[in-house]
Amino acid sequence: MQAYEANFDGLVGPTHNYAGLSVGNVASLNNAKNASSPKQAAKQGLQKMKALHDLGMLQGVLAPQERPDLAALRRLGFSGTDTQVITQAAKQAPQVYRAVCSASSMWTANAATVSPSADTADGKVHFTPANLTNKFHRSLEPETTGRILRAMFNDSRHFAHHQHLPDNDHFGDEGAANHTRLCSDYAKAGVELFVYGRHAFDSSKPAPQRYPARQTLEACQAVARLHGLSDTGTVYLQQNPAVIDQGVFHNDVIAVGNRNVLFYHQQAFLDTQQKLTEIRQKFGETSPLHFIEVKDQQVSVADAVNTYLFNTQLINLPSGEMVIIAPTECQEHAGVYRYLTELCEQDTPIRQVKYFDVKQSMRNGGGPACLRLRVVLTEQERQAVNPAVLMSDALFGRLNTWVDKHYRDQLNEADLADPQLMIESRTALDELTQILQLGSVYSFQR
Ligand code: SUG
Repeated sequence: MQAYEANFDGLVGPTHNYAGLSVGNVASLNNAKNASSPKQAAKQGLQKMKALHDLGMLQGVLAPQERPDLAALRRLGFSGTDTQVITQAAKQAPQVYRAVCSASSMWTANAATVSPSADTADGKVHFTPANLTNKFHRSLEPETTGRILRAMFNDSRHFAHHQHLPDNDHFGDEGAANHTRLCSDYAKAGVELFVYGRHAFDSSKPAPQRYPARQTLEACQAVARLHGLSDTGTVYLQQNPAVIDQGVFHNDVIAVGNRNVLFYHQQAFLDTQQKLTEIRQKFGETSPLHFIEVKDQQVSVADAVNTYLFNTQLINLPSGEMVIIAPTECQEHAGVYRYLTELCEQDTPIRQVKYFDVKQSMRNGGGPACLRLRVVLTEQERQAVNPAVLMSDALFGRLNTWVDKHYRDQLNEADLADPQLMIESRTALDELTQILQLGSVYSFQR
């Protein structure tokens, strides 16, 4: 049986802006209040999706969320007409208002954790939306994420959907950004790596001091239980608290895995040697396993955070060749560019690097890997996916026209309080749910 790894990229929403909402995420704070371009951001994302589709990859689109989130504002006590709610909130609670305008659902690596059917007890693909409790603006996402995922993977013979974990920091869960999977072949059972930043119920254990650890061990264990994963198919690793304090707010800023390759920075984890031994034992000997460790002298943690060297996608082309999808920031940094060029000449499965301009997203701390949710699918499962969300030449053309019609070229902080932006956004999303055949997934449609 054949299986593919599909990437479902977040389509950037019409309110994409820089509000400095993410403490611990260096780019988000550095670019706070700069002007953004929602149109350019959406088009950069679409270009990456189309390029992967053209390379022969299975590529899908994950719809953005409704912003400003009027339902959240009403829940927080703002009332009256929609325009009154917006105007009052923007005036009386500007920080809250900026948070409910964030287009952060574009980073679909944080949408959910997904386990392929080869790993799960019931042989289904399992999805658990991430609760994203650590940041208020992101905690608004999981309900709608769950609805969108159900509309995309809508066949209970193949797909199992769970509710997000309890909305509490003890179970802080950031989804696939802290999860990766190694396997000899996508169709075979693999080893799922869950990476956490702290222990929720044991304060004697190491934890970062300066910036928050967004994911707990207990959340990882709960997701693994829900998905019916075996002990022999899971490994839990603690992120090195020192790198969280240097701006590594998700593990995918410092490590990425695919098939038989784990690409990571020397400082990424605690107890690295012991954990690598456990991974090697659980992986077995069916194919060679490559640990590509980047040393401090090769690339510092600071350079990794600035260029997003590890927030790259490692993909296997249909030819079997492994390629790195990197942001242009890696190309523009002499040391990182040299590292990547030399890497392709070494004895690892990685043969090529392709660079993509996703700068609009990068300025909020979202690289190529943040923008995608990976879903491994067998041929039968692929056929059960809602076909309207799969990238094609026609869908690419249609979505570009849709962006041109509805998106602004530029957005400043003051523009967020314009009630017209809400109307534009709803009009755009209403049309999008028809293009992607999602049904009524947004509050304003229900
Ligand atoms: O959660 N940035 C996102 C970036 C998420 C990146 N995802 C992964 N690494 N997988 C975050 O910090 C910034 C929004 C703002 O400041 O306007 C933001 O939410």
